[in-house]
Amino acid sequence: MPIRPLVVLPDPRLRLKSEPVGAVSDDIRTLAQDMLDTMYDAPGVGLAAIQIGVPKRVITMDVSKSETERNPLVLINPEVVWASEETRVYEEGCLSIPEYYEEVERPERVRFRYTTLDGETVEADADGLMATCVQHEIDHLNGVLFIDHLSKLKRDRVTKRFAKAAKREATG
Ligand code: K1U
Ligand code: ZN
Repeated sequence: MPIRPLVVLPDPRLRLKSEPVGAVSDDIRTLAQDMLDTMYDAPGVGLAAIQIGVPKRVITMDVSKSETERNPLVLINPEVVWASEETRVYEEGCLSIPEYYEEVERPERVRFRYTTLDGETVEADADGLMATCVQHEIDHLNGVLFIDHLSKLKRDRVTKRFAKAAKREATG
């Protein structure tokens, strides 16, 4: 299955609100497989479809610690239905903002609802890295990046750095 190129800051597609998926079709199954392959290749623990340029509400995740035992998850039309008041701080990264890591505070536990590749709607609870990751990926579906949770100073600094790098690349 093809590894798809990653969309990187400051690409404006990262700010799009992705469209809900209707019926789970073969196209969606192919998209999900390409996303898993791209995520494992990166490597990453999550990926939203817009990060490979597809504005659909699909995310993939695998937060298992072992590289030999994979636990791939595909979430279609995911939404957080409950979030704890308690928060936790975790140092996040983003495949669309390479080599930049910062601490982000988010709800510690969440319950989320999603459709599976079999077309079933299910709910699940998450804590730890899984809770952080599902919130990070759902943010992507709404055009929100983890740098939006940082101070304006930090956000502006990293945005400028990536804009400069893109300009250098375009002009040679
Ligand atoms: O959505 C993305 O950009 C993927 C991102 C997800 C994420 C990471 C950390 C906290 C919340 C969400 C990544 O996977 S960045 C890479 C990464 O964290 C990682 C890569 C290899 C092994 C372990 C972690
Ligand atoms: Zn990300």
